[in-house]
Formats: sequence, C-alpha cells, structure tokens
Amino acid sequence: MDKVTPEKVYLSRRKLLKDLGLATGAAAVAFALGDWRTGPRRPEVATAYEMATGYNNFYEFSISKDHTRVKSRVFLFKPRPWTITVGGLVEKPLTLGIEDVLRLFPTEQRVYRMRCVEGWSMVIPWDGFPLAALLKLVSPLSSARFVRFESVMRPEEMPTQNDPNFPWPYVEALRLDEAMHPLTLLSTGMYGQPLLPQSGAPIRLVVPWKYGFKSIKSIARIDLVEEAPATFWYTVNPAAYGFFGNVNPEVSHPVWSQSSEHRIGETGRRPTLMFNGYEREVVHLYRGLDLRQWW
Ligand SMILES: Nc1nc2c(c(=O)[nH]1)N[C@H]1C(S)=C(S)[C@@H](COP(=O)(O)O)O[C@H]1N2
Ligand SMILES: [Mo]
Repeated sequence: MDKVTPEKVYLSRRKLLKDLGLATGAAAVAFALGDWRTGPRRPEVATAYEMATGYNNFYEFSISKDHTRVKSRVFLFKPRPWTITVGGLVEKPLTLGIEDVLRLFPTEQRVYRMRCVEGWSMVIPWDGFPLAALLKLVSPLSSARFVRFESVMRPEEMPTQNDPNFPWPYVEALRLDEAMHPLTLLSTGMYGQPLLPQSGAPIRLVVPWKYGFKSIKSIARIDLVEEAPATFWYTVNPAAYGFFGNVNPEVSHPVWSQSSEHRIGETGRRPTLMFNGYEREVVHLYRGLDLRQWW
C-alpha cells in the first residue's frame, strides 16, 4: 500500500528475526531500531512481556504512580462485545464490530519505542494496521483537518471515571497528516497476543514519535473534525501536555528535563532521541513550526 513506508526503521519482527538469524521467541526479541544508512545499528531489546503488561498508565483504572496498580483493577473490564464508530466530516461514516475490524484490516507487526512524558520508555512489538487504511475507507471530506479519538466511557468498569475532577472520557487528537502517516498504527495486539485490558483492549492508537499520552487506549469513537479538539490532558494541564506531544529532548516538562529516559527493565538512563528516534520519517510534517512553542 504505502511504498514510502520506511521499513528500514520499523522492521517486522519476522523479517528482523530472519535478518538476525534468530528463531521466533516469545519474550526476548532482539532487533535493531537504528537507521542503517547513517550509522551502526543500535540493537535494542523488546521490553519483557510481563513488564509491558504490568507497568501501565491507564487513568481510567488508577491514577497511582505505582503503575502496577492498573493491572489489579482491570478484572471488571469487558473488551467484548465492542464497536468502534467512525464519523464526523466523512463521506461514508460507519460503525464496525471489533471482529469486522480484524477481518477488514490485516495486521502486521511493528516494533516501536514508547516514550512516556513522565520519563520512562519501553520497546514494544505491536500487532496492528495503519490508521490511514481505516480513514481511507470512510473518505474524509476536504474540510476535515483533525482526527479526534475518544476512549470508551464505562464508569461501572473503570473506577476513576467516577472522579468528576477529570474531563471524561479520555480524548486525544492528531492533525490529519499525522493521522495518515504510515507510522501511525491502530493496534489490536502486542507480542502476537490480543491486547490485554491494561494495554488498551481491544483497540488503541500507537504514535511512536509522540509522548505516550497521545496513544489513546480502548477507542470507541473516531471523528474527523475541522478544529483542533480539546484533548484530555491538555484540558487538565496545558503547561504539561502540549497538543502535538512530539518527543523532544530539548523541550523540558515544567518540572523535569526530557533529555533522558529510564528504559523499563534497564538500570540507569539513556538519552532521549528527537521525535523518539523517528525524526527522519516525520520531520517534514513540522517544517516551519517552532517546536519550542508548539510542542
Ligand atoms: N484512555 C487512555 N489512554 C491512555 C492513557 C490513559 O490514561 N487513558 N494513558 C496514556 C499514557 S500517559 C501512556 S504513557 C500510554 C501508556 O501505554 P502502556 O500502558 O501500554 O505502556 O497510554 C496512553 N493512553
Ligand atoms: Mo504517559
């Protein structure tokens, strides 16, 4: 489909394992995320499955900084049955059951870094499909400039949604060109398994060059809109959560520097990369934009 897809950067796990001469293994997946053209490959290892599914940010379940708290609260959550509605400024609005989604859009594996604005990071092999494929199916009108995503609203299953101090449901948004970028994924699984509730079952967004808060979980609605929507974290605290949320080691959070990060499962810190290491692929989207002002 997208011939421009820079597959040198996000190899599918299968191809990668073949390149490295490794057999398919469940947890420890060694692979290279470096750009082959500009320098030596920097091998990075996928975060252990237990950590990626045990250390989670998902405020609907817990606001605790002890992220393992999320895992203990998801037992009430029912990711089936599930529908996702795509509408707004489109020619062909539609509502799909999650089974339709899985049937219509073949999934591929993409290994991406995930960098939370709080300063931790992981490396996750996602199963998913480009968001662009779904957006093409509904034919956006020429007036559509942004894509708005909404998480499911189920206060009976998600305890923090009973806390009126937050503007529920969780909402995120991308500019249409960001949403159409081949790196932008709708994910339905990770490590070859269906998404668990704590990871955003049954379907979530993954935007690897942006801070994790943009990668909205458990999506129930997608709307094409004309104006930049009010997003969840931007509404709560605009100083700490920019609309773009592009990973940028040179622009500090109001309280801490973003120049380094703690990779979950490692000791010490490693430098944070511009656009989380996807600069070559996405920098053209932001030409002429002051990244300090518009972060
Ligand atoms: N609906 C919803 N989506 C969400 C969040 C949330 O609280 N609610 N947290 C975000 C944040 S801040 C991060 S870092 C990532 C974490 O994804 P992970 O737990 O799979 O690593 O999910 C994002 N998506
Ligand atoms: Mo985050």
